[in-house]
Amino acid sequence: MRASALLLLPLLSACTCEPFTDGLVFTCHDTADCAPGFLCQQGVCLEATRLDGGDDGGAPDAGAHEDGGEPDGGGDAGAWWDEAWAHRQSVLIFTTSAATGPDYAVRVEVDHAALVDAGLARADGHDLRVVCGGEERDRVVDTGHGWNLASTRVWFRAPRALPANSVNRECFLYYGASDAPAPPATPSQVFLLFDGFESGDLSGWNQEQPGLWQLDSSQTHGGSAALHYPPEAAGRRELSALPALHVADVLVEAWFSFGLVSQDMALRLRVTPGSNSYETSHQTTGGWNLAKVVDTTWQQLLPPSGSALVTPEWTRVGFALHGTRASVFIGDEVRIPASGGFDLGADFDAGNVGINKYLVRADGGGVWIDDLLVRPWVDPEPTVQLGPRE
Ligand SMILES: [Ca+2]
Repeated sequence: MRASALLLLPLLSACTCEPFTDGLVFTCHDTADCAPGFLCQQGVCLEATRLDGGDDGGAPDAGAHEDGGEPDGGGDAGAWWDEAWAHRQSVLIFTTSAATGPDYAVRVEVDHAALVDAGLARADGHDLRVVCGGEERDRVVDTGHGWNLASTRVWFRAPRALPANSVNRECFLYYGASDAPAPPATPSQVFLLFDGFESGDLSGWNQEQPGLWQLDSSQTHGGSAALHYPPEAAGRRELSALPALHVADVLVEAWFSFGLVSQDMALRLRVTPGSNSYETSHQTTGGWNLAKVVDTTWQQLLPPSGSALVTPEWTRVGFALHGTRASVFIGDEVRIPASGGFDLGADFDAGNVGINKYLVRADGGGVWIDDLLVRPWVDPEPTVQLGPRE
């Protein structure tokens, strides 16, 4: 039986037919294939009330719903972008919370290994491109998920602000061009800030309190250098981005390698002069906490949880704020608090992004930090689904 077409898992119970699923996507030929309230758009059934945010790709959409979205910037997004590319899939971006601003970094996950195995895409990812509204966008592979994996994660900047409870249909993932030249892949064109600490100096950072911050090649997560802090007794040693960001709802993440489990380091958000910030600190062996610093007075708001970093493995840690609510992410699995955001209060509504060293114990050689990035963040984050391959 052809797909009854529902898209999101919570709605599966409403499906009366055997659905054809590709991940969570229900494919269709026309709207007659879709459940009531859903329209066939770009080969996928989409909930009519969510359709917003631009061009529908020019694909057939029987019973079309006028999406009423903003102008799409011209051009027919559904036209094939470049004949040298053999395949494409639509990239559907679903929101719950609004992702305002034109710079939201969107993550699409693709079984790149399967495409490579089938001879449909290059193993090095050179031919994998993101095109929105007919224009190619910079895309970068996730710092923890490389090419040719079953879960290759690719980031790109959304083509526009994403309204709440909407689905944006302007973007496509293209692949299948064996002679593809090097792609546009500048991290700063995707994220608000990215530093792999490969520049040879720390000119991108303001040392608010003199410290022992240095670049070092003895341990790296990516490239040939990382940020290093050698052993030093207790004392705040703050770095903040230079030029300063002034951002509110963002996530800062970095990869950490600790020579010892019991190091005390922090990621900081809404940093303002005078050592004011919210932060999450790795508290000796207890995991990561939530805290604030107001007029140099540090106050812990949520005790450390999760687990201490395993040494000397590289672990990604993220610190995110949306409104007053904060979350910490350890690796791909752990969120603190597990139930969702923790209310930090309204001391600071925006500010810069930074790092703090508090205590780096002797032995173990210190702490290494690499592949740091900052990106807009709302809770819950938009989700992304790929449409069927064309
Ligand atoms: Ca690096």
